[in-house]
Amino acid sequence: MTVSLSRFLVEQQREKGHLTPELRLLLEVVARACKSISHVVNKGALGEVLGSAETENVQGEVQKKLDIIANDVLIEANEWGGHLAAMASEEMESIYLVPHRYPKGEYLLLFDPLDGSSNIDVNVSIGTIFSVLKKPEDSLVVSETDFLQPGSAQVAAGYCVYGPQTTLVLTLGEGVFMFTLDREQGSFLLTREHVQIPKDTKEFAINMSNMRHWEAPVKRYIDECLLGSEGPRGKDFNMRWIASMVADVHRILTRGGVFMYPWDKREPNKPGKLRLMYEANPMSWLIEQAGGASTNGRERILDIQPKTLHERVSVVLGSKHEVELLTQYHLGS
Ligand code: P6P
Repeated sequence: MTVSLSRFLVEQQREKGHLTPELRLLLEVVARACKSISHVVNKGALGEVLGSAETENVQGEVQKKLDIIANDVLIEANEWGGHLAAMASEEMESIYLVPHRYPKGEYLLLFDPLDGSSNIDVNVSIGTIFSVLKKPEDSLVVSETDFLQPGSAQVAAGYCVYGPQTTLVLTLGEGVFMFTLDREQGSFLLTREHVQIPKDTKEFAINMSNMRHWEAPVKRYIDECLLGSEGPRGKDFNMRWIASMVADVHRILTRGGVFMYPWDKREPNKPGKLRLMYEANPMSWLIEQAGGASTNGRERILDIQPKTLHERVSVVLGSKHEVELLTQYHLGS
């Protein structure tokens, strides 16, 4: 018999004890919001939801209509439940306080409502990434500072990938679980549990067009992969780059691999392209919970103390032995 997400969360709450009723409600609500987003995404051109919204987000990136729709779905789904104190999103410059008309809870929810926007109009997998923190005990009025906790403080994290299947991937700190959406029932059903990533791989993911901008350790690592069995690695490698972090990470959780979005000299003042709080931290926790590793090239991403809500970070994550090798190259240099 297949286990639904709801049953999984009830059993986690009953057996593990660390899942409070409020956190269980939060995760149920986020999953329901992801179902709604999946429904809208799947409409594509039929739903008149493709294309640009003619606005920019805090990152200065042009927003797609679906970016804003997904953001609104997550805000409206979560603001009334009494489980949250505030939310933060890639699509909103400042934090979103739960309106006074609703009860407040002890959790902070962060999300990238629709990651991979450049793929929306070309029908390539995209996804929602979310991270849950606890509001600091001594915080009376929630502020951005309350969100600035290292990734190791997360109490739940996950993503929902909208691809050939709609799959929710979740960790509560005791393994990684995958739930596939059964559209006939309208339920997420448990399809993989205690996911583990192979420690070695023959597959790397990086945007090769940026090669001339990389630091030497990254160039050395990729050059060695490209030399394959004739080079120091003694094996041939394959390459994938979907340009949708959710899809690339899902592939790595499913069959292994290493994903890199390193610092490069195109924008030397930025530590990387990806955002720490609602992309790198949730993905890094999932990867570590599945036996992989995740660094910024020099230190564990989950140990980084955030300074600002939308700060960026260089990311190297996936099969443990590959991440360790690339990190050694950085530290050696
Ligand atoms: P590039 C999507 O916009 C994103 O934030 C990640 O999902 C993805 O890995 C990366 O940017 C792709 O960046 O420079 O290859 O388009």
